[in-house]
Amino acid sequence: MKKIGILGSTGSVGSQALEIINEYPEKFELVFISGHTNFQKLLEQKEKYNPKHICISDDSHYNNLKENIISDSNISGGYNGLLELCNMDVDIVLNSIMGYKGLYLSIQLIENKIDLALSNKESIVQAGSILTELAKKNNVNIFPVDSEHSALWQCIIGEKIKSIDKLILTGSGGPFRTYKREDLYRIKKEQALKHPNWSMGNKITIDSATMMNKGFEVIEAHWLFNISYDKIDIVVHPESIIHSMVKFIDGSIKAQLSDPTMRIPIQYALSYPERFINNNLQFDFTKNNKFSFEEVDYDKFRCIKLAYEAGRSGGTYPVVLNVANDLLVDLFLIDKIKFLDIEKVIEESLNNHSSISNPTIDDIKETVECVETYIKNYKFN
Ligand code: MN3
Repeated sequence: MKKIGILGSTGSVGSQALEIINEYPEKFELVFISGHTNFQKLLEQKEKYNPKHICISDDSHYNNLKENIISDSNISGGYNGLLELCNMDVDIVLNSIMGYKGLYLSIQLIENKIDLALSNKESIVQAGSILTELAKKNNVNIFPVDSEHSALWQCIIGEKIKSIDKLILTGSGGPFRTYKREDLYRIKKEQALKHPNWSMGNKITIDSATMMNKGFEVIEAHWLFNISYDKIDIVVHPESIIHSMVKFIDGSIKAQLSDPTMRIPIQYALSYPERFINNNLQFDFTKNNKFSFEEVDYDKFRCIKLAYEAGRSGGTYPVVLNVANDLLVDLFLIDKIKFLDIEKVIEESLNNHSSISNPTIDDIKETVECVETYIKNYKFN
């Protein structure tokens, strides 16, 4: 029996994780869940899944939650409530809390020697060296929940790191795969929000349209698998059936396939080293009988280039990449800037930055504030 906690249970990954945990009552024990503002959904989850503890991290909803709970669950609120959860007796925590708080909680969990299923790629992009070094020191595992990294992980198991020639991340190419560069100047928000294969939140859908998401995933793969950037490639695979591949030094290539669903990566991160039976996902080769591949157009999707550069340069450059992207995507979503302003201003933010090598958490925090100021004062035309 694995004791599990979920930070950010009201989001898409957290909700799916709860369904999985519920399907295998003999394998999992749900210790805690947390949500930020959506107390209604948290209440529903509490009724349905019966965790021992629940936490609403936005303090202002604490009373709303408390009034509605009749049974004997323990309720806590605020960031301190989240920290309490991190001190509980659990085997693994799925952390899908975004931003700083998510990062601090990951650090807390690792220090408490609790394995981490990480679905917050931004934290590993920003603080990859800190998280991976701390995990190594504490003998803690960081299991990927991102579908590409789950695929790479599944291909690598049983192999030696020195046998790896390339990690090959696949990407659908997003909604603008067939567009010309000059067409990207006129992209509207509504077009960018239509992803061909995956239905996800707005932020990550825009990241898929600019392909920055793939750039982040390159940095994520670098840290999770301790592989140099020269050995990480991207190939466009519009069908999103192969979730990524590993090429070995003898020329052999392993791939992991399934219908595009987050079910498998979430479940595997929780069930590892076991696999649990799931009869609902029967892959049909007769319906999926065409796999195609294309090269990435780095001149069209310049965000990928910027991500490789920021990753290779290291230090606090990836922090700038992530924070600038975050803020610019927000501005794009409220129609304040154009689609290509995203990559343009990220590039300028990177050029404007003096990086700190081997950053501490405080260095990262300071960098975040610098980028926030830079974007806030930026004159968009
Ligand atoms: Mn992904």
